[in-house]
Amino acid sequence: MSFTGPTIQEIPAIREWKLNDPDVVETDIRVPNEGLMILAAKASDNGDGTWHYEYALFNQNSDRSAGTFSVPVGNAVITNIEFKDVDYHSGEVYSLTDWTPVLSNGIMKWSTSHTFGQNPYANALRWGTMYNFRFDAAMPPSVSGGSISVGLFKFGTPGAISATTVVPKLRGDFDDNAIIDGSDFAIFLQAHGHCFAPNDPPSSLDANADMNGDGCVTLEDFDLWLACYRIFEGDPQAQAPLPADVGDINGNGVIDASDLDRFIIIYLTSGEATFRELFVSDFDSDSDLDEIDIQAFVSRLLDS
Ligand SMILES: [Ca+2]
Ligand SMILES: [Ca+2]
Ligand SMILES: [Ca+2]
Ligand SMILES: [Ca+2]
Repeated sequence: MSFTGPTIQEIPAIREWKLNDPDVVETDIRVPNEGLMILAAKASDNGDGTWHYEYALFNQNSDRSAGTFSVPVGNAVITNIEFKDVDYHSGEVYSLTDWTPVLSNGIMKWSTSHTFGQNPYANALRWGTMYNFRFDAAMPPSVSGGSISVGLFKFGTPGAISATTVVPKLRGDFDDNAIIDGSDFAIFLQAHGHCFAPNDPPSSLDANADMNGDGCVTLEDFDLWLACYRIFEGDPQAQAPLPADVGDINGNGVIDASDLDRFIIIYLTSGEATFRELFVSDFDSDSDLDEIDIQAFVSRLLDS
């Protein structure tokens, strides 16, 4: 720092990253009634099917400090996990122990070695300090972003603060809205039974439905998608959800008499239904077509 030049407005160095790189997402994280932290984040394509996720967290003036940093990564394959702090100068009372990374239940979480209760001198992210967190994920970034969490070191309420920033897209979340539900299942079913030419999927179908990347969307991909859904739901036994386009048997975006014709054929000769048709006809998701489904279909038809 120069003491002889003109006085300039002090800008935290972390803001320079965003100023120099428009792809950086910068988020102010306000600790209620207390201080400010600034998060800057970026995902960059490694060009080998993985993306590098880089997070810089700067504590401008929060005395409560940060003790944990958590990023949702779903079941993306995570490699090259790193943490970078500043090493305090000799004579400092604070611990130098690096934060420990743990990947569990779809959350990549770094934590300082001790809580404030265990050791007030633990290596928390204190005022005027920036720490970096990074990993590579075999998953591109979510278009809409996602919610990271900063856990606060010193006692108080709230204990953690969430902020929206760059995170990997959730595997199986085809419409990229950070939830896995019947809308994604509808997208999967539309693609089921199709094969894609390399790098040239038909525009109407989502090639991501080919979960195992073998070029065709098959039962194997369904099992992989269902596994993603179950992780998201936190229920290892969860049944596939009702597809969002239930009743649109021919999948043309409207429910009309032509769907009714097909529904009747499926009902009378269930053996010839396609994989998708079984799900979009079964309104109560009980793997059986009966009067309940007929009634539900008719009322959906009348509503549309
Ligand atoms: Ca979704
Ligand atoms: Ca496949
Ligand atoms: Ca239709
Ligand atoms: Ca049924």
